[in-house]
Amino acid sequence: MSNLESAPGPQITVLSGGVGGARFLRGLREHVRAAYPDGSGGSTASITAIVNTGDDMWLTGLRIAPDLDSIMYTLAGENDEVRGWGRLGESERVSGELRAYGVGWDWFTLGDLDLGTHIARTSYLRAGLTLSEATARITSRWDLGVRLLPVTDDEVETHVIAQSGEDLHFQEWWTRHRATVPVREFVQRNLSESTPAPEVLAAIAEADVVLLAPSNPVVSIGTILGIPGIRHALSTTAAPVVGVSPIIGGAVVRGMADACLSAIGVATSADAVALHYRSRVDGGVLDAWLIDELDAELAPTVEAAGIRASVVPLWMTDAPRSAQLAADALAAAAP
Ligand code: FO1
Repeated sequence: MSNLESAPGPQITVLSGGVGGARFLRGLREHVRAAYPDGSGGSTASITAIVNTGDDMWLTGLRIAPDLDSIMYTLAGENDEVRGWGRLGESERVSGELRAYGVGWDWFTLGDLDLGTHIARTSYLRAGLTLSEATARITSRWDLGVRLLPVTDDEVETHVIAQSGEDLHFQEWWTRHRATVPVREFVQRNLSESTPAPEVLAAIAEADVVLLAPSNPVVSIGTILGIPGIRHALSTTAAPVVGVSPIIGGAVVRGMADACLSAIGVATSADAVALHYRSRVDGGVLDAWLIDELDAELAPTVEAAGIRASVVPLWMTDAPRSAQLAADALAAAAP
């Protein structure tokens, strides 16, 4: 067997939110390590995640970045797989003290290990580093096998304007009210003044394939697409753009994306989300869209919108299933 150098693997760029995106990225990393091995356990492919920062916030004087942290902890194997967010083996001694002092939100738990991340990030930011630079330093602690880029270094926090007119930070609406407060609109603060973080536009332009992870289409992928310059980069990149439906059988896989979708008048269905993203030939972002076998009858609607439909199992029930989903997404890129 000649030691033929395996052809260098593809440059893959993934637009991602938190929990669903983290699992997808873990599967993608496993797939490329198997499909494009570098001979020492890594891969000749490269994966760059462009991560939503709209969920981010200042709390107890610390900068919290939930989606960056969910992805980092998951790829590091340090995530609480059951709760879906935060650290494995977490404790809450400090948050008990914060509560006693009336500091922070008593409905938003900052675990002791998690606080280590927020303190590290905040200390880098206070030293004058950008969020991208702070993220590079924090993630270098682990060999994640994926480069994490915040979509922007500007603060673009998602707020929920309730039907009542009340203005809530997304995290309060999501964790305190469990998305039950009726929404008039979602607003990302400073969105129109924000710019993509360094390397983000290049990661889209130079990719061999761009993937949209099965993340919340409104507050995660939607926020990323709302950063000025991102949509243009997606419409002009030579890379095919393939999305994975976060909806299976008319229901969200996890989280409360259905509450977000209904707030913007989009049905909670695999085809409605694809049509919401629109085809690239139609000024949107998608070339292809993965839907579950449960939704196979929706494929013609997706195809009629100029988006190639790929019907594959979408449930990421375990690591092999997640790796297979990633393989299916890459396969859908090739027309
Ligand atoms: N989600 C909850 O439902 N309750 C919490 O107390 C909570 C705390 C928390 C702390 C740090 C962090 O990074 C995430 C946290 N989350 C919590 C999850 C968070 O709301 C989600 O990860 C996303 O922001 C929602 O997309």
